[in-house]
Amino acid sequence: MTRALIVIDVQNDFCPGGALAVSEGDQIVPGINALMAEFPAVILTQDWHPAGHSSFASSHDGAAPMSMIDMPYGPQVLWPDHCIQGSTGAQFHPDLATDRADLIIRKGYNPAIDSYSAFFENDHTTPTGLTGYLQTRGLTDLTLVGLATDFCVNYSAVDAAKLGFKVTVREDLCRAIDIDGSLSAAQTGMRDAGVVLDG
Ligand code: VGL
Ligand code: ZN
Repeated sequence: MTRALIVIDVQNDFCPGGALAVSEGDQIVPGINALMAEFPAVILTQDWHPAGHSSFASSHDGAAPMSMIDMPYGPQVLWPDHCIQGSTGAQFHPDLATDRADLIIRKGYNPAIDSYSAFFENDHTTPTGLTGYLQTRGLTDLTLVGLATDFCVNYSAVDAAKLGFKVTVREDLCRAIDIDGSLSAAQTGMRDAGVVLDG
């Protein structure tokens, strides 16, 4: 009972019609629901930003969505407003089988720091608490699916591998944003970190 499925950010804003829509983001939902049956533990992550979050282009005068900015913790993409706490866009896709989840971990709630990874905020230092949860439950083999391949799935997978977890990403159950080669860079980074890319 050491295997866990971690479902990253399958939320309305990352699906077609959402504020930061990932192409075909909704198409992975049936496959993720089916995969849950094969895992003794299922964990969901939920991108969960306060209004006016520092990762939003709208919080920076004159900044265009998808442009880059230097934050105290490093370079940061400026996103359209998305996954605002309590909004419909922040809710899980209505067809996602959320009842199967043992844990829902929220991230991105710190107004000053974005959090792509399920393990650490983008300063790579501030923990979300997920490491301790997994370790205390003895969950050592992680399979990641969800949105988006090149951002939150990528950062979560690389952090998990660095922390010593055995990590597989089911690419067929992920979809990417893919700006400026971010998908191929993410695939290289994940492989280099020891993540198995499957599907
Ligand atoms: C994500 C950009 C901003 C993701 C979250 O879930 O990949 N991407 N916030
Ligand atoms: Zn976000």
